[in-house]
Amino acid sequence: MVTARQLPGGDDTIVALATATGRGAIAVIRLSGARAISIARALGAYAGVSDPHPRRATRVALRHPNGEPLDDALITWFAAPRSYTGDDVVEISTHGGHVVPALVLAACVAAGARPATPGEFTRRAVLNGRMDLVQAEAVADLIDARSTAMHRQALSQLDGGLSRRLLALRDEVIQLEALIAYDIDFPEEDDGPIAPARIQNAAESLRDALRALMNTAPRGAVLRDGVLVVIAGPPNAGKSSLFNALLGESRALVTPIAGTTRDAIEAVLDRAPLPLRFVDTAGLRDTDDAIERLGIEVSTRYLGQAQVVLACGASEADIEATRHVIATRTPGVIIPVRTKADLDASVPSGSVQRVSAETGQGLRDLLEAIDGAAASGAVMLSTGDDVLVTRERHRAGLAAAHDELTEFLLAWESGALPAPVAAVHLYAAREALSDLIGIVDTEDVLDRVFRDFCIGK
Ligand SMILES: Nc1nc2c(ncn2[C@@H]2O[C@H](COP(=O)(O)OP(=O)(O)OP(=O)(O)O)[C@@H](O)[C@H]2O)c(=O)[nH]1
Ligand SMILES: [Mg+2]
Repeated sequence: MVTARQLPGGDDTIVALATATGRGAIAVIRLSGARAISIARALGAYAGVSDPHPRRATRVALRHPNGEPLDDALITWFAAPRSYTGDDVVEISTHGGHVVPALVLAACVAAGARPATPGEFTRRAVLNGRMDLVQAEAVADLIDARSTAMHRQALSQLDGGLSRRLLALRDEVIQLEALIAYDIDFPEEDDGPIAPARIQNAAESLRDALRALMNTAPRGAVLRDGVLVVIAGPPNAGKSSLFNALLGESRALVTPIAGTTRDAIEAVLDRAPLPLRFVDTAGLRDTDDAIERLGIEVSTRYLGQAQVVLACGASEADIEATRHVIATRTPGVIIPVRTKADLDASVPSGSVQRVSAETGQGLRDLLEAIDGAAASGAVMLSTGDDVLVTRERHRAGLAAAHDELTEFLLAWESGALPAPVAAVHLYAAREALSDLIGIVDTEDVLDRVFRDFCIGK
């Protein structure tokens, strides 16, 4: 296995600001590498202490190596290999803001550290075996999470939920390879070669398990991006006003002029059980205005992907017209919405949600109806399984492994290929899963053969 140190620049001690830039109480500057401690000392830390305690915050009067005072800070050393990256890590908590962190960062560089490239700390963690690739992605997902649902998913992935599942699947491939290796090497054994049906059954159930995990991708995508809720209706229906009211902030432009919204505007609302991704669209109508026409084409494209559509109108006739227009353009659940309800004195009719962006009337009920529609759609996506894949990389890796298993089964069932040739597909399936998890190891099959088959006995 390649270690961090064998890569170009892998010996460097890297430094970066770990917290967001700008005004804030505290900033954390992180150093990682063999020289982390000596750089910390060059900045005034651990003066007169020959043997600093790891994992203990120590107060330090930070100064530049040239002697210039920088800050009154806290410093903590995480000794290798028990650190985030697996190398020596030093974290310096300074006062926040624009100047102090920049000066401390510059001082670290002056003392011999190199500015880290994006993701380099986590990359080192992967190369040093502190986490696998899937967990590294979970770190990014946790930081980027825009909803509590995605946050929960990222935490579980960071905890190794998906990694364990992928490792178990990879183990099953190895088990199959071992069965075939045994079959090839010992066809004349007393108890005979492995029954072909046993191998076929195992391969089929493995292929099905790969497919099941692969099929969690649509649900993963919904967790990541939110349920797509498109607000559709004629110009001036109050769609942008509704969009703003649902989000509780003024995101979209609102004017009394029909045709105000030209481009789709998106925003995510963190709701349970699923985040909602609202899209405000251009009003649906025939128009000669080229730009507005483009906007309407965008609306149509969104409608084609929508999971929920709010069919808006300021009158029953408008709502009906909207429903009529979108019915053939969307696979989503359609919720009829009567906008500007504050202006309407007529008796409410059955299933139509009546809302007013002006007074806030009906907004809560509408949100609950959307949650319900989103969940009913999501139930169809649900697998009753907590572990799911959220990235195209995961889906593609599983698809590759799945296709290799299919190829293997074809060859195995027909008996057209000799076993060692058919087994090449298993090898490829294992590689696809290894790439997914980020492991490179060739000893696994041999280990398994020896352990399960007691060949030396
Ligand atoms: N009284 C009242 N007026 C509203 C309400 N919602 C929107 N309006 C008014 O209706 C007009 C159009 O609102 P928009 O939200 O821009 O309508 P739109 O559907 O986005 O229009 P386009 O982008 O042109 O398609 C504006 O003058 C709003 O102030 C409401 O709930 N009550
Ligand atoms: Mg608008």
